[in-house]
Amino acid sequence: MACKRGALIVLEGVDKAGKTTQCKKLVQALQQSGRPAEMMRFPDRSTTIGQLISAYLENKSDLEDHTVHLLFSANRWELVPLMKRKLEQGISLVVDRYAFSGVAFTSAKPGFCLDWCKNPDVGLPKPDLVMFLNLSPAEAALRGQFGEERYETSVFQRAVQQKFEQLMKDPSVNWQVIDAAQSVDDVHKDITNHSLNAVNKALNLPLGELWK
Ligand code: NYM
Repeated sequence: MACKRGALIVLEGVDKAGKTTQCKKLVQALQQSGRPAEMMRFPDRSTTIGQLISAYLENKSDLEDHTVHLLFSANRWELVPLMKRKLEQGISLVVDRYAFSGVAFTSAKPGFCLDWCKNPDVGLPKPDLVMFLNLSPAEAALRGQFGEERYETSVFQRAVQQKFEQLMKDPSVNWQVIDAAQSVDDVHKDITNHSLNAVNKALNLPLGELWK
């Protein structure tokens, strides 16, 4: 009998929402409950494409807006064979940002519509669960200054938040909104509950295709 597959779990949200901390804590919690789990993040800056993206984000290079959008998408596609292998081996993947960040960040730029931005990511492995760590711009500002990377301004982040809100209206994706203003432990409890549910359900379901 084929081994039961792992779940694809994505954390999304604007900067400072606590995604990376929560991804790490979730992987530990899943492992401690006896469920194999690993973390991934996008962009994955370790690949050749990822290095182009990283230089762009660090303002060390300039790339045309459509071009960098397609590079972010290519960076996901290049990891799809690895993701599928892990999921088939029964390993759940906890992913720090995915196609939703891709669409929200590019479509927040002038002249981009949601549909154009979604197209290159159509057909990616579909997450079993996408948790949106929701934090108001005012709360985010209390967590300190933004860093030096491209996109890290409160005006742009507000535009990104609105794009995420549009994406969350899509009922074909299993969105859960998490109140990221709670304590780290309370956020972790919410996230773990939703994730255990998703892991149990995914065991008996085929992996879907995003936005198809
Ligand atoms: N970003 C991330 C995009 O613009 N498009 C994408 O497809 C993805 C995955 O890159 N500001 C943006 C969001 C973030 C930045 O930051 C990556 P970090 O700190 O590595 O998550």
